[in-house]
Amino acid sequence: MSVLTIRREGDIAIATLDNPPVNALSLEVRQALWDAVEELDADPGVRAVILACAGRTFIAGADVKEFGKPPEPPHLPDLVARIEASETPWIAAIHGSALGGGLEIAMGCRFRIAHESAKVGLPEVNLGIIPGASGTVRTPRLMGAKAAVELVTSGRPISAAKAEKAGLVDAVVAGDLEEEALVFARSALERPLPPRTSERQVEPQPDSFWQDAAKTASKAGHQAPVRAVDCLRRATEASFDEAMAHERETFLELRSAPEAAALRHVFFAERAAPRPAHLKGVEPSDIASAGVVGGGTMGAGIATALGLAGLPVTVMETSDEGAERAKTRILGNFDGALKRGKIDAAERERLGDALKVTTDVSDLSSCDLVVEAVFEDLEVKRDVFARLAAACGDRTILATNTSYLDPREIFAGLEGQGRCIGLHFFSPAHVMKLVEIVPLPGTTPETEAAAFKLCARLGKMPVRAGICDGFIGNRILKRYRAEAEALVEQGVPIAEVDAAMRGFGMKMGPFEAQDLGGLDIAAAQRNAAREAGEDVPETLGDLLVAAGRKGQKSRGGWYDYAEGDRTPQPSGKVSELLSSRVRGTSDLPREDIAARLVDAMAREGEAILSEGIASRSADIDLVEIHGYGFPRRTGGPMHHSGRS
Ligand code: 3H9
Repeated sequence: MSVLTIRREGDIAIATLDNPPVNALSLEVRQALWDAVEELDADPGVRAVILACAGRTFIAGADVKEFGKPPEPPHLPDLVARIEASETPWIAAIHGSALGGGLEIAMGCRFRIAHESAKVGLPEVNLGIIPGASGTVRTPRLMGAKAAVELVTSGRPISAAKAEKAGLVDAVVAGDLEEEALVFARSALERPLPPRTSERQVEPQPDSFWQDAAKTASKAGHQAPVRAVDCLRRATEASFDEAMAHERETFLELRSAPEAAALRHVFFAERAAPRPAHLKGVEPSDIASAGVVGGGTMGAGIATALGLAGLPVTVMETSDEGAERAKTRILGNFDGALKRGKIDAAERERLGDALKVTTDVSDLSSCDLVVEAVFEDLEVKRDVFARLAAACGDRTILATNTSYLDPREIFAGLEGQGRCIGLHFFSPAHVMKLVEIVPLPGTTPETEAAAFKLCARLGKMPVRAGICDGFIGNRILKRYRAEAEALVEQGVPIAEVDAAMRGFGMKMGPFEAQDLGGLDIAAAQRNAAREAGEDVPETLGDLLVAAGRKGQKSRGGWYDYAEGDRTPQPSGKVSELLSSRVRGTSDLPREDIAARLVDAMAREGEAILSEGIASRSADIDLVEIHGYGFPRRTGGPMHHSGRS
């Protein structure tokens, strides 16, 4: 079956593209569109062409799967130009999303109409590239330089209404898009045609505008947004053809750069992780209400995430005071969401009214899901689940948020293991995207599928993890910290290690991050393991904690902190405490320090993969990117070190 079908409604042709799942502009689609333009242009019986799409969306862009291969004609910029040059006006009828090359095709059309639920955007920078088929050249001509800079450099799609206001689309319609497009076409044909997009004038901007735009774009931490600003400037200062040539050259250069390959890797990894193959066709258990046990920072964060996703939430604490504190925390989180524009005042009020806190386990009895987020103590957790199992129906999914304990031990002996699962959120849980989903041997596919579905509802990135100490993320973190300590023992200054990782793209180095989170938690875990008879060598961190240095909260950890100041200062006291373990001095270059640390993470990742704890190396990359601030532009430790 052809990817493009054409039918007539009197003197108007409707060309419908059908290339599931998202009508991406594969070679076949480009060729079919090219042939259609030629055919319809030559047909005197056709006065206008409506370009529509079948399925869930208009064209979502170039086919990203083709990006690893040499480009083949007809090239997209030529196709957009051919549509624009057509004697017969084309009208793009947009539903779903018109993204990247899809929007570029629409901008080549003489008119664009969009369904009110549609979105349009140029997300290319998210893939490490810039729009390569006139996106940087035609957008300023339609919406002005300022709005074009925002659209192209942010990569964020905008609503149909906003696009209409900005001049990017000509009309927004409700109801049946094709019928509305026919009405629009007939009325458009009664008036003189507007100029083609490439014929429109664009107002130049002062130097300062472009300098500010480049400065803002550079904050993204990778080169595509900055290069996009350069192309947009060219589009407003040079001729259309010169600007097109510059855009094409920049696009091709970026497309073959390692950064784009890494971001493409992340793009496909993010689409594969939420849909594991072994759960295909499994009907997830329903989750329409949720409970959280424990209203500390983690439990409150989880409750916030559940509430923001529209689920009625009940939070259980051990005392009335604890329950009130939990409520205050969660309401504070909702206030934060209101301040950041994530919810409006009415929704904030509704969330506040809907939130329930309790000290009575029977209030959780009708929940479809209960997440436990109490202290990391096996007996405490086992007791919570024993009480939950007695109070809740046997269909309630019971989830533990443990980060280090073995879920098999937590749930051992409990009736109905099929509904038990690990859901490892990352703090703050209403902000961090990662959730490790940890099934037990007896977890049913329906429970596991429900966990994935829940993550989709919460806007989280789910990654399936097997059971081991620290699952995927914290196991790699442990290895990373151990390697950082090994560098210090070798004589690399603590501040150099941190600077190296910041230079690599992490927000903080390993030691600064520990000072922020506190050194005592990991030290307590190591002590507990020692008490349980495990052979855990004394770390440098243990020496600091033994000396009362727990991090920022004790005004000293790996660094010193002045009163009321979070700036890390190298510490003479730390040098003294660690002197017996540090051998000599090292001036290892920062790139080598970073390479060694990333390699250690990737080697641990390899072990995790070989043990089946992670299903795919790309999942490990997602864990690091979404849970630990690993720079996205590198593709994650596995991709970066050539292990994916
Ligand atoms: C571009 O256009 C460059 C041009 O400027 C210049 C060229 C010269 N290609 O996200 P979903 C697949 S760059 C190939 O789960 P949703 C995806 O992998 C492009 N495949 O669906 C998945 O496959 P599978 C700029 C693509 O409904 C399936 O479609 N465009 C592409 O949640 C469903 O995806 C973008 O960056 C693609 N372009 O969301 C748009 N897009 O089923 C990226 C998706 O085998 N796409 N797939 O796992 C999106 O943002 C979302 O897919 C969309 C639908 C919002 C459209």
